[in-house]
Amino acid sequence: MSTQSLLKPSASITKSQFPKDFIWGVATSAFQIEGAATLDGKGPSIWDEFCQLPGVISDNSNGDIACDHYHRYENDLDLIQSLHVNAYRFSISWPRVRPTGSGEWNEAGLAFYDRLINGLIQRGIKPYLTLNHWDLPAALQHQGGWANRETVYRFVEYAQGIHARFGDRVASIATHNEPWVVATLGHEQGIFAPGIKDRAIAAQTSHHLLLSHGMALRALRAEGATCQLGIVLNLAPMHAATNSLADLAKTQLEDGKLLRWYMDPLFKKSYPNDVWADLGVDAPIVHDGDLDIIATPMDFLGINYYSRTIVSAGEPWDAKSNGKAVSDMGWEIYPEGLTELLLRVHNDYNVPPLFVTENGGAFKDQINDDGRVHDVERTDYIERHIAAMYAAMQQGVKMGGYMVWSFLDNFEWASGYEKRFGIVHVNYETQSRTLKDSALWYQDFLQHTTTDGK
Ligand code: GCO
Repeated sequence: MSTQSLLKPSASITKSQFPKDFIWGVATSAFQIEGAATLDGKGPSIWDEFCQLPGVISDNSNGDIACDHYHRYENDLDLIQSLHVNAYRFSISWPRVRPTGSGEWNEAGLAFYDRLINGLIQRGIKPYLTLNHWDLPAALQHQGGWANRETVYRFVEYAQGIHARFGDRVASIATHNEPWVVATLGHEQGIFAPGIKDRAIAAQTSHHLLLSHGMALRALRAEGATCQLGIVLNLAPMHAATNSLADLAKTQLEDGKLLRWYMDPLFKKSYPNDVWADLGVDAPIVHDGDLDIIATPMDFLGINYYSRTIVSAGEPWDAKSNGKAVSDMGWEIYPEGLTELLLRVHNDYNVPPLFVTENGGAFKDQINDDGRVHDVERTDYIERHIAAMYAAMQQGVKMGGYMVWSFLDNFEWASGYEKRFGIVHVNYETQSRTLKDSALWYQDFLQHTTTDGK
């Protein structure tokens, strides 16, 4: 079979349909790829500590080496450039640059990000920086972590330090990645670091994450920030499994917990009443003025989209056993949910330009005898989601860009290295990288704007 026929699911969407200045990127995060966990003065993060607990990571792995990106970044930057993207979304490891989260900064850690950012700029790729992709300095956790209001002030200092050093070289700074995940998976369900199972702590955590976002934005604006400032949320449409009153009521509440709990304070200066009431005594302590700070205007809103959620008041609804196409995470493949979600956010809130800051899928990849990875499902996933985003744009949604999750296979949190999200395959024994067919498709999509060569 020819390369083209393997790569091409269906000729539908082309880059030329998008605005000329549209941002096309790939995304990663520090803990998932860097490795060098104790090198050059880096302090431990909550994920370094969490990985040491028995049974929490399905393959008992950790981030000590990961993709060894800390040493291989030059080669990785060349690969990113070869994709013809114009942006790269990455995160800074807070404990690499300020090992205990307060006190001394670590010059060797900062110098790594100098090399990374300069390397991107030299290759004509815009740096999209995220401050907090979950790897809080462990020392701050030992003082109460995100549930302690003091951590908010440490985060603002961190944001200011990073902005002072890199602000004039990056295109964008996002404060947090997916505060819902930090609060709910990390502090209520306890399946992610720091492994706490306490709903009140989770609620307080979510409030402090939002507050630190708003305070950091105000501090950076006061310093004359010229890069685009915003936050990244994981959002999904919620659909009821049946029309029963119980399913419909639960769907409404789950939508509140995932979407409105974050979007309402960011854009409407309030927490949603139904979720607040559901929390009862577990509702967070909110000081006078906090909600004004949280609603500080942003330049962009990042949305990470993977799937919809189907909500049942009974047994959890399982996509696969209900006959739906799923990824290797068991998540339903549902591109139309992206159109629905973007329209909903656009219609319900007064939002700045939206970015899809993550979108992609884990699939069971194999290197074939021909040395390639024929990830037809991932290619199809990405193309259909780009088309779904385009459908929202045609209905009036202002989009600034799209980024594939992920550039590389990497440490997938509690799933360790068992789930592969990359469009570039990583052999963890040799650290060799192989562009999967999905990467070749993306490269082709970005390089050739139309099939007739225009
Ligand atoms: C996310 C994370 C990624 C995950 C991805 C797949 O923001 O959830 O940014 O770190 O790897 O979402 O689960």
